[in-house]
Amino acid sequence: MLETIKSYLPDHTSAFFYLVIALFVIAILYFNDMFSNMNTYRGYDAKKQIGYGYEASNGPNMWKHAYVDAAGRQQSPINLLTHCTITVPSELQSLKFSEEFSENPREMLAYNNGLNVVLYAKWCNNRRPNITMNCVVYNFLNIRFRWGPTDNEGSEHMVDTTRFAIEMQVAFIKNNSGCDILEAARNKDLLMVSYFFMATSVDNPYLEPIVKSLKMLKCPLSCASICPFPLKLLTPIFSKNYFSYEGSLTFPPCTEGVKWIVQPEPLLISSRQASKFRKLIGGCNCTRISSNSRPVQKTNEREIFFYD
Ligand SMILES: *[C@@H]1O[C@H](CO)[C@@H](O)[C@H](O)[C@H]1NC(C)=O
Ligand SMILES: *[C@@H]1O[C@H](CO)[C@@H](O)[C@H](O)[C@H]1NC(C)=O
Ligand SMILES: CC(=O)N[C@H]1CO[C@H](CO)[C@@H](O)[C@@H]1O
Repeated sequence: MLETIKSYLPDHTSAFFYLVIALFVIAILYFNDMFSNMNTYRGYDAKKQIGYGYEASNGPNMWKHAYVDAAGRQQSPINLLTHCTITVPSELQSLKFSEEFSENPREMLAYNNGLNVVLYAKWCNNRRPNITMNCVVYNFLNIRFRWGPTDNEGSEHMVDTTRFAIEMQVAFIKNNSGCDILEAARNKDLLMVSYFFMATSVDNPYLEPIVKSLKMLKCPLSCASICPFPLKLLTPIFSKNYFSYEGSLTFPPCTEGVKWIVQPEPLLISSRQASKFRKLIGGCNCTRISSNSRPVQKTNEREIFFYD
């Protein structure tokens, strides 16, 4: 066979042969490099994901050195100052929570990702709660809890310079955006709906299933199933009296283009319940997660709306 081919080739066959081999090797090296670049890109992201934290050495003040977006002009969270907002009649932005908010999920799962607690849920027949905002549908993704060292410094957003014990951030993504919050943020398909919990002396019974599960979530990367309950018990449904603005992820890579809706009317949590969140262990040194909230960022030239 080879002989037959050779017979068709001119005299400098072997040179030609080596040239083909060389091109082949170059091509392999080139594509290999391209793939490994892609992997490094992913790995880089993933490593940074694990690499950031809330300590002095890897905390919010350091993020801008590793993530360009963190130095942007449309960052979250912000201090929502009532006297600086544009008040708009709520009819001008339709906000509709779907009926799945009232339905019991099939399963609910809480996860300690080493930095905060994330709550996941699954409904029957692949149904998911959704929010329709001005005819755009956003599907429920997950819920993150943010807290701080004391009951007065947990929330990321502030309302008129007040911080609350805990901020609960519910992530919604446009249907076509998969189920990755970073990807959704990159595609500008992410809607975050935030609720505050103000510390009191009385337990909030709706939070109890989550607070109970925290005992099993002490160690980083542990998860616990939660007895399912309708989401609206945790995330009350509303269509007016809320802030709305354009911001970013509040954690690296701090991607901008995230729509934020912040419900300023705080829900209640007891100090006892709030303290259980601070007992969780995480971070790269396996210490207590005493804070996982980013300080407020400059509002800059952004317009903050209040839908009345
Ligand atoms: C949103 O929820 C409504 C009501 O449950 C449902 O009819 C609709 O199909 C959902 N939309 C999407 C895009 O999932
Ligand atoms: C983890 O511990 C090491 C050694 O004590 C320290 O140098 C490092 O800064 C700590 N990292 C964080 C994020 O606190
Ligand atoms: C309205 C719409 O596009 N719904 C789709 C959302 O995504 C799920 C899963 O990918 C599809 O099954 C729905 O048809």
